[in-house]
Amino acid sequence: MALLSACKKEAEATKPAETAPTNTGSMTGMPMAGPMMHGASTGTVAAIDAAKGTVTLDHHEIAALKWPAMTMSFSAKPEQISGLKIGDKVRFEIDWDGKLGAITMIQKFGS
Ligand SMILES: [Cu+2]
Repeated sequence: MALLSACKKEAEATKPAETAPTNTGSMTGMPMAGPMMHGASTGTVAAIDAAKGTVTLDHHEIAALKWPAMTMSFSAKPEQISGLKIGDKVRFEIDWDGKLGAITMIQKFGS
């Protein structure tokens, strides 16, 4: 009687070398405060702080930013606020980065 010893040959599962792409794109690693938005509206000068370089505007709705009317301060350059006084009616444009609004244009209107 011959005993057959089964010779087990287990095929070793060969793992395919998975080379996952590590390059996830060129836009990563660039911290950004947020998309810069631009808005325009009209309002009334409520306060001016030349030392801090801010102007506070009681402004109307800013549709581009989905803002209701409110009173808030914006950063402004000296030459932008030098000709203003409290109570002036102004039209203005701002850049908004999500935290801070900066006046890019401001001018009195009416008279
Ligand atoms: Cu506002």
